Amino acid sequence: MPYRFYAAEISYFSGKVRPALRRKGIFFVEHLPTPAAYRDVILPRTGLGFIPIVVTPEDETWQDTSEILDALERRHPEPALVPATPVQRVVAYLLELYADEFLLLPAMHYRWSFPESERKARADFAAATGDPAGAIKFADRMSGSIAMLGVRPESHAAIEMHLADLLDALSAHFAEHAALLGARMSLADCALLGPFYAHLYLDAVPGRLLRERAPRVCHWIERMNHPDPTASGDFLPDDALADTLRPILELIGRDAVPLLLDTVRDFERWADARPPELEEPPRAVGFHDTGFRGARFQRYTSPYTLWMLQRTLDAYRALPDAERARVDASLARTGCEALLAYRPRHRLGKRRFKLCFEGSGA
Ligand SMILES: N[C@@H](CCC(=O)N[C@@H](CS)C(=O)NCC(=O)O)C(=O)O
Repeated sequence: MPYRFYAAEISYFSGKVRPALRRKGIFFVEHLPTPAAYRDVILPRTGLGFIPIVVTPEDETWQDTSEILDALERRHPEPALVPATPVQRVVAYLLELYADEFLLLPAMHYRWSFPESERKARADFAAATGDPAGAIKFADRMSGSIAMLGVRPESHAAIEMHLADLLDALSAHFAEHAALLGARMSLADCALLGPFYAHLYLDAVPGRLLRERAPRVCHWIERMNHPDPTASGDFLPDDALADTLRPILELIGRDAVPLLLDTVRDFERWADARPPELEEPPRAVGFHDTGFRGARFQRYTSPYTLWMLQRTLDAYRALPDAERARVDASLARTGCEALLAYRPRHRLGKRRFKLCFEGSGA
């Protein structure tokens, strides 16, 4: 029996899981997110309207790409996507956090702020669901949500500068390495492929930008999305990070880390004062001020950012002191060390696919 993967080509988070399924050589069938799929499978199984989901051959349901990738890694350990060594492992989770939580800004900006991109995305939604009326509603909701995410006229220039710098840094990296952590696909490549494949490569306006400014990034997208099943490359030896990865980590440290910490701090302030009987935080708990590259703007405060940060912190804190010191040395002065130094006061878990409080973070 195959795994069933409910997903869409132009869906950010579907783009994160598909390369892992392919790289691991897993027998799966992809199902489109039609109204019937939502009604009969996705909603009854998860209580949520999110894709992707995975239904296993044993009829289990997996939702949330981070948990899906963890589960795939446990069941199909080879080839491993999460490095076993401390520096590469923590960096893989850090890049996942950045891809899932920060790259949403350029991905949503380039899809919804440009009429040409928006027209194509709307047509793509209708084609992927077979439901033109539902696609219009979904597209209206997505395009209407970008301001909450922080994609506003005040932030457009900063977002575009960030993506241009990222494309240049990735181009330099992929001139020397096939993947982010060496010659082998990792969790980090999968996570970046969400925004890079499903949005920036497939959407009209950023697709042109990528092909003109960053052809090597396009080649990496193709390589990761259609992995060579006989590929034998490995992560860099001795738990090393490529010299060309450092400018990427510095870019993350400079722009993304302060924004993500602003979100988490605001959520923790809200959580400090929440009613004690409240077990599940809502999807958003108000707005906070943040910014980067001189832009200041408001964004909604998503509890989910803390849950994602916990993944990186858990990987980091599980290390023995000597290995943690090696991570510290590798990330020193990138700006990313501020993230690793953060100590949450609250801890979130999952219950029936929903976030819930799990006590203190310490
Ligand atoms: N954290 C979730 C996010 C999933 C997600 O946001 N999926 C999008 C499509 S890429 C979706 O279904 N959105 C529907 C909505 O926001 O209502 C994951 O990693 O799976």
